[in-house]
Amino acid sequence: MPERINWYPGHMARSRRLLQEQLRAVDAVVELCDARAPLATRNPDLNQLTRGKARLLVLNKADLADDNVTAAWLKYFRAREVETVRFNSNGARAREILGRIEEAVRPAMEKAARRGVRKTARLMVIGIPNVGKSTFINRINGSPIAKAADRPGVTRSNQWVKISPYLELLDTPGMLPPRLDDLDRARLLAYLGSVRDQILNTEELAMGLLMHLMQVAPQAARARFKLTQEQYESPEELLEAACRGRGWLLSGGRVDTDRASALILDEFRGGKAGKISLETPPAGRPEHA
Ligand SMILES: Nc1nc2c(ncn2[C@@H]2O[C@H](COP(=O)(O)OP(=O)(O)O)[C@@H](O)[C@H]2O)c(=O)[nH]1
Ligand SMILES: [Mg+2]
Repeated sequence: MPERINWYPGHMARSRRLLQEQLRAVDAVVELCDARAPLATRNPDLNQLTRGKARLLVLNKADLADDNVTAAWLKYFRAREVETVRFNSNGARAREILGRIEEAVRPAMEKAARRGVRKTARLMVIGIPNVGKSTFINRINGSPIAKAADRPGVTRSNQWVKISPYLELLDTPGMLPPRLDDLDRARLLAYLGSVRDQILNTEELAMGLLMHLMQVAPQAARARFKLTQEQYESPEELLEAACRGRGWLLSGGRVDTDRASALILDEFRGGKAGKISLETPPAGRPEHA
């Protein structure tokens, strides 16, 4: 798998410049990551790019993550003085998060107010692809606005949407490509579907995911993929067991690993295997982060 991952520093530099320009227009940023793998789905460059701006980190897709692990992540980020909140952009109500956004921007707004400037905070939603930015923007706006901006080739001037008396939203999400320089990180992103499948071998990916699930959520993995053995010697054996367990077989009883691999990835990504987190917070005290 390592040699198959494409890594384009040039692409990253262009995205950075674009994002830098967009950021100039806003006072605050809402950064989205995937609650199932918050570190892998954050671009570390964002920290530096958003320095000095009011910020809220949203652990999005929390409906797909293990609630206990998400609670541990909230603690982890809050211990590092990052305002953090969990959210489900597909299901939760906007007002569950609007209050948190207003709280996060208030200190910056008050500071500005003391200088006699600007009473409305302008914010932008940022994050790597697929963490749910468009869904989030539409959710907090209450009606679809972000879709048009997603259409390739459509250039739009900055559009501001008033979402509360003190808050305006730039309806174009800011995007940085995910960092794929670290293989473990790249793998997690691939399991989540955040990088295109074509650059990775589906079967290897499914085997890797099964191995990973046996580490982080063995009960759920066993139940979903009908795995009965206590242990499996190899990724191949694990995939084969899932094929037999789920009846993914070809004529003559041969295992259909192609079909199995696609389905295993689909089912995990769709949350069918349960609420599973792929990353847990690293141990250690905040000052050693
Ligand atoms: N279950 C769940 N799915 C979500 C959530 N937010 C977004 N999605 C789904 O994730 C996929 C990517 O969302 P999208 O908004 O296009 O991501 P973007 O690339 O960051 O703009 C879509 O299929 C959404 O329906 C969430 O909070 N929970
Ligand atoms: Mg989008």
